[in-house]
Amino acid sequence: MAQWRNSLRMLLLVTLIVAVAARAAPTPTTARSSSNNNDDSNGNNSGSRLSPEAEARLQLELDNLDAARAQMTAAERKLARPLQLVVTAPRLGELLPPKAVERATKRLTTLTQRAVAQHGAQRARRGNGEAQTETVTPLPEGVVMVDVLVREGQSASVVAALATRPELAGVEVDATLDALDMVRVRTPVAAVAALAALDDVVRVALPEPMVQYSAKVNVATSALSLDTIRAQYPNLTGAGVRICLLSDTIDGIGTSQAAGDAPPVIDIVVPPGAGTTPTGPDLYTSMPATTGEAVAMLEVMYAIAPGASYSFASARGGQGVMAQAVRSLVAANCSIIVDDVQYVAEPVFWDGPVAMAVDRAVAAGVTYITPAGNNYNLASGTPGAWEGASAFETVGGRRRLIFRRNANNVTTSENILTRDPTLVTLRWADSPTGQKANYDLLLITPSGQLLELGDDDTADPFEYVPSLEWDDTGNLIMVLARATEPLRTVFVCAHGGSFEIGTAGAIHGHAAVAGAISVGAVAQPESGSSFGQTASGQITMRPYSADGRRSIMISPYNVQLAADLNNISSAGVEKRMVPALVAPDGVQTSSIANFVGTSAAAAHVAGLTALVLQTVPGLKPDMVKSLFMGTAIDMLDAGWDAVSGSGVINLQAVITNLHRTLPTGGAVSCERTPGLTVGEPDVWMAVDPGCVVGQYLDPTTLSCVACPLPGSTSPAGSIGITSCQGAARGGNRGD
Ligand SMILES: [Ca+2]
Ligand SMILES: [Ca+2]
Repeated sequence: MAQWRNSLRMLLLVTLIVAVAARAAPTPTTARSSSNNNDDSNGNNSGSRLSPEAEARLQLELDNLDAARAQMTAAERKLARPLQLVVTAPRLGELLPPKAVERATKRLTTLTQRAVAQHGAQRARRGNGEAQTETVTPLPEGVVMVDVLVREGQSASVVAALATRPELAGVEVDATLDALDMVRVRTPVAAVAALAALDDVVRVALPEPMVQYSAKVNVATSALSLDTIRAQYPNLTGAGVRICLLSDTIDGIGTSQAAGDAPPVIDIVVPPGAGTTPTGPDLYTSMPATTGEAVAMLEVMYAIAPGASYSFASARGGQGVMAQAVRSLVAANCSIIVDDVQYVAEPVFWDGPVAMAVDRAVAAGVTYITPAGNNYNLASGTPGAWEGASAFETVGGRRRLIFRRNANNVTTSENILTRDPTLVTLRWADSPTGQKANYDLLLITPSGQLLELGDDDTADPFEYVPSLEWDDTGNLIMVLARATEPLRTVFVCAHGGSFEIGTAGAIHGHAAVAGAISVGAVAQPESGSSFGQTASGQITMRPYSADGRRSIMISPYNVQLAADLNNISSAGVEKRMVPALVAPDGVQTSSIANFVGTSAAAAHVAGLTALVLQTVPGLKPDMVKSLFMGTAIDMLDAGWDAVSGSGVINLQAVITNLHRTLPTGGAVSCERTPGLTVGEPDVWMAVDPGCVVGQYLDPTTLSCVACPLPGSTSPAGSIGITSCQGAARGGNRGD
């Protein structure tokens, strides 16, 4: 339990810094040797598991690619993959990796058609009679949505150019995000190079990918049961509490509402700069259209907290828009914010714009609940992440990251995908002020063919390769370092997939914010149990539930925290104890027949939080978290562990603790569980909403703190509180 302390550290009030990725102009690369041979003495004995033939093929494709780069124009260099491959293929085709060009072409031309098709299929699958109407016109074939990053303050000049230059006919502005120096446009692929040629354009990229945390597996279902609690506390409905969902789209909510499965009223909050209306297929990203997950989230929460108020905002549009959406929801008086999405480009070793917005929301008193993510865990045997110090070996003149050394000291410089991911991301802990590293990410076949390239030269220490329409199980990833860069800690994640060689620590981005409640997933027992009332022996950890801890090496103010940026164990590294806890998934909703994944788990916790905040209005987020963690049913290793956190949320214990009969007549007292140390969870608090002032034990200081209960009144008999003055002390674990 002592490991737990840091997670309850008082949040710093921080000023939001919108960190815009990829702002620096790309610099041309130097062509390397055009030798097609392994020109390194390490050669095929390096520990790469590629055959000599595959190795030769890879070297040839990489050498040719370098030669192609040398021939690209300045405008073409501003294009991100796969735009660059498609645009330059007619001229440089013989030098470009054929499989990569094929995949890029297919990706750009089928993007929205596929999204629309899946959208329709999803609706048909629901089988609930809903008319299959589309509210958004899909992009025509050959037209893509792109993010145009512009020189600071030059959005207007770029928009003006679009209207006047004949070579940019057909390019339409979707949104102008001045704060991000970005213009989002729909453009024919044929006009992309002309767009990049504008002086004020820094870079043209596809919008950053977003993932949702519904899992790809099917499991048995069991119904959500709250009968015991309902019978005991019939008025405990979440009344007076506003739950706000941040997701992709609530398209299709009408059917659920008509059936009484979703909240009848949902306030839509539209953040400034959101661009295209958040309904229908997602034109921003190459991700599928709605999966119905947002509706399923609302159904789960509504089943638990039918008396709560509900708001929704779309997180579509990029990290900057999502961060703004969080701020907009805070301004809309949300008591609880829960999301089910993550931008895969969110920083790993420091807090990015979304994480900082979450941090500020928590500081403002909002309980923020976020899925741990479905990126698998090491304990399951199918790790979805590899994190560690970088060490490189040189093969063919190029430096390759070593994933491990086996007992015979043979290096392994490629990592096999053992489960198909949505995409693979690479991040590294670059120095905020000093020398920058430049690493690249490759997806290759076992025969050495290049499939996808993440080889930007931008300032953002991030690369990704998609696996959107292909099964990349069995293919390999490889990380290369350009020339003589410094060594930095590397994080590679197979989103929704897994690696042969992996580590713990898949939780990242805003799912690792210290003050948020990061929720993993366990399988719900199939029958005879309500969630949170099961004995630990019946609970099974989901293999896809992402694990901690998260190492933070750089502050949001660009201060290096880690003594050594290539060592996550070095002095100054902040270790975040995520996940906080786990909750069941695998529930029946009308939107998704079997709703599994850490999103479903987070929805349970969000609904339960509404019941807590109805009971104790104004309860601080750290105390909500403390209450949940302190009453959780321990599982796996004793105490907090990096897979299940503090254990399974215990609905009965949480509610019981909140409704303990209070002593009457005495002064409010405040004491702590003997032996408790600072930061450890306890569930000690005054719980009477009729009291003007209650008290609780602040776990960060172990001091008694006045509980703010502004203007609260206690309707007679409403939720079982029997006295006013006094304080209830819930037991610690296993109460
Ligand atoms: Ca790079
Ligand atoms: Ca445990």
